[in-house]
Amino acid sequence: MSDHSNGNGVVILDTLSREFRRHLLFSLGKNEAESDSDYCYRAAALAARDRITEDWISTRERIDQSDTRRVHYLSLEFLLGRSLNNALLNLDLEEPMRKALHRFGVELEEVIDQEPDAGLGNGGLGRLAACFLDSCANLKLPVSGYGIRYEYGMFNQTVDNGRQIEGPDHWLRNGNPWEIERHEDIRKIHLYGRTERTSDADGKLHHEWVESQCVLAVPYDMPIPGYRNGTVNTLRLWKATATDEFNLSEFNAGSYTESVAEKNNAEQISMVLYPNDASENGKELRLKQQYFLVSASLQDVIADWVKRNGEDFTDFGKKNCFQLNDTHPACAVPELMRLLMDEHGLEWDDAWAITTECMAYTNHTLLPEALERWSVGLFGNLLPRILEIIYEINERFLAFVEAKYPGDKELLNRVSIIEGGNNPHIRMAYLSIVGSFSVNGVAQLHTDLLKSGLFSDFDRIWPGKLNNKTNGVTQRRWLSHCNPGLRDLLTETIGSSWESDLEKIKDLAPYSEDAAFRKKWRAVKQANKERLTKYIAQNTGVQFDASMMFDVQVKRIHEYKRQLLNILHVIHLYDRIMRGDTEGMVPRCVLIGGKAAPGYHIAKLIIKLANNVAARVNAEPKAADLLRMVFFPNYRVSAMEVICPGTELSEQISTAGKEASGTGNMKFMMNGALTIGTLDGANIEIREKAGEENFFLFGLDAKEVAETRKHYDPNAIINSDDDIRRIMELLEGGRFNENEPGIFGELIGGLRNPGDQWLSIADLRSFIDSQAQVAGIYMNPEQWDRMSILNTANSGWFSSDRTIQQYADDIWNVGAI
Ligand code: HBZ
Repeated sequence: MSDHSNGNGVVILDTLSREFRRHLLFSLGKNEAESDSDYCYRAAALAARDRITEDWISTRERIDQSDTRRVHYLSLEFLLGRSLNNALLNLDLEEPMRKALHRFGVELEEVIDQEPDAGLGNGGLGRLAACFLDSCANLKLPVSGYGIRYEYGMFNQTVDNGRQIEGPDHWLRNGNPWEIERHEDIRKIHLYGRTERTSDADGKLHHEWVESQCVLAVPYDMPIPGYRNGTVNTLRLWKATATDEFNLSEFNAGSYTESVAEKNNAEQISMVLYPNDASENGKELRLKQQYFLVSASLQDVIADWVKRNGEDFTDFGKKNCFQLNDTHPACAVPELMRLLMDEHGLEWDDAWAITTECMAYTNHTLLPEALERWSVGLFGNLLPRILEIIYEINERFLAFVEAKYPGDKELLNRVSIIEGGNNPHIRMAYLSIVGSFSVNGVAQLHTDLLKSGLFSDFDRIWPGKLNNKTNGVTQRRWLSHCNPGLRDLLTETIGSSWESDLEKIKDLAPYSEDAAFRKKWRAVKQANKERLTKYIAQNTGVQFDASMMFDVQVKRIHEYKRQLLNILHVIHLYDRIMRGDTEGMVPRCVLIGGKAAPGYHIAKLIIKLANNVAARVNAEPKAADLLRMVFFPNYRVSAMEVICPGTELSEQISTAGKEASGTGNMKFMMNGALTIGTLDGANIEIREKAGEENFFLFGLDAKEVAETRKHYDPNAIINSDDDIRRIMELLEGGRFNENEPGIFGELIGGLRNPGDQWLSIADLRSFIDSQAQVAGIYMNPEQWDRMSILNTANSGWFSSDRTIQQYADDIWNVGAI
């Protein structure tokens, strides 16, 4: 029983009320009458933060006093979303805070809604980092996160005439009550300049990075509270500022103002998150961000090491582990070498043994165009010493491969970290593999494909280094917090242990056969659909109908994720309605949401098509009772918290072999949605766990995709299938762009192109048929609810607690402290 449901509750309530008022007055300088919801939010956040602080300090002390290995999760992205809701849940303070605020005539929900999302990430990779931090704290593991404190997070998306418009996301404008600046831990970062070699009296060679420009990295710490367990871990985010030398030394007294203005230059580094989630753009500022994060974080860990151990680095590799979230922090490999050799006097072999004992790398993509490569010219200009070290790592690695497989020149070319030619590039994935003791994929299929494809040479060179860690999501945010109705029903039915051990949710399975329970289950889903309906109306003006099926696809917009396939299916339903062929059709509301990278023309065109089809469908009186559609703008963490509880059908329809894992698929499953999906990423494991009969499978598998590409003839399919032919006729006839002729030409051309990578037409028939099965089952609510309950009951595997326990056991070798 929680504290505040007994006598203690009054004490907590009184304390919270007092602290809330005190923060309004003394931290924020406002009395109750003057305070708007934003002030109330900030006072509530400070009051909640106070309740975390002692555990935060004691967690730090526990780690300091123990001899445990420490894990540092390095990531350019942490997509945290909101913190107040999460803190209240984890501290078990939701109800007391609600009551405390009531005393001031304020609603908790309104206050929570004031908090801007911390949108410091693009999508799955960034949100995974946030779920991982939550699970590490839940499992009491000695893990801290290191990232960048972007002044501007992921852009705000609005829609104008159906097109995406990007706006700035100045999430820090009103301050951030969750962070604490730690100026005592400021680090200095070198950029540009050149290397100077000197040898000392013993003939030992020294390398010095000279004539560099320096910036300062200022750390801001955010608390990561565990779930009611006294643990509070730390996420340290770095902000870039100018050094005084940087401002003034190179300028004479006469250009004082210009020198101060130079400060801007340094601060650019942490100014904005790059909004590209798949293709690399090769911009120098992005490389600066990567190196800035890596150098500041490694210096931080080393400074702390030296404080405790002096200059003895013998055990550094045993006692530290750096988990690289994709290749974005891959410079950690050569930077650790540099710090150990140039700053701490170690020899190459010792430094290399340490580095490869503590680096581990996670890969998140199979798309060749998403693999990071840096031009040697650009890289060497910005990071001259780091480039030298990379060259030496490569030389030694190639010598090792040559010794192991003598004479295989092809192999040497294939695995070289430097891709030769007249514009040589550094392959960051290969650098990461060579420098790490562990390389993991994020779902079983993904790892299998890495082993047999992209990384097959490395799997042969180092058998066992490649391993799988299927992704997961935290059930605290993605069930307890976002779906209180379901949380209460679960807890009333099977107890609350699932909140910290999701495998326990299995106990729900037998209730799928209990008609009375199914009724309650349905009522919860219905309430969530109504909440979502309101949210959609507020944000778009489109009215959904909560008696219809809610069919949802939310994720970044990308051709491989095939939002276009989903839209083609909507066009098919529209066509049936217009022809009066509505037998067996289930009334449905289709929601699509997601952001397109600002430079990704085709993705932006897909958004425009989604909006235009939605406008056409919603304006058609004949369709009113059968079909509605909306493009939901500015999809983000806090939007998903309303969307996923109200979803009934989860669209996971990527071209097989392209989606590394997916994590939205897991959130929907936990919340009782049924999935329609391809055999891609973690969908395969979702289907295995849910049971084949509780998953709507369609489309080609990864092997068939590869086979089909060899002789793909979309036009033949279009000509031979009446439904598909009519869909194309509507599109090509301009039904969805009557006032803007020709605008969808590229999308249409892509669908008809035999070279189309994404094979939408190849999978369309199978998708339409599978959607018809969905409709058939939806018409039998008892059956649907049975399947829905079994999805939730079998979602235990997809808790990030499970994922993190595997990282801890198999890679990090750490336990609870
Ligand atoms: O990582 C995603 C994968 O597409 C998805 O399948 C997987 O579930 C998820 C977590 O493992 N990848 C990304 O989200 N990638 C990015 O956001 C990204 C960001 C910056 C880049 C490249 C990719 O430069």
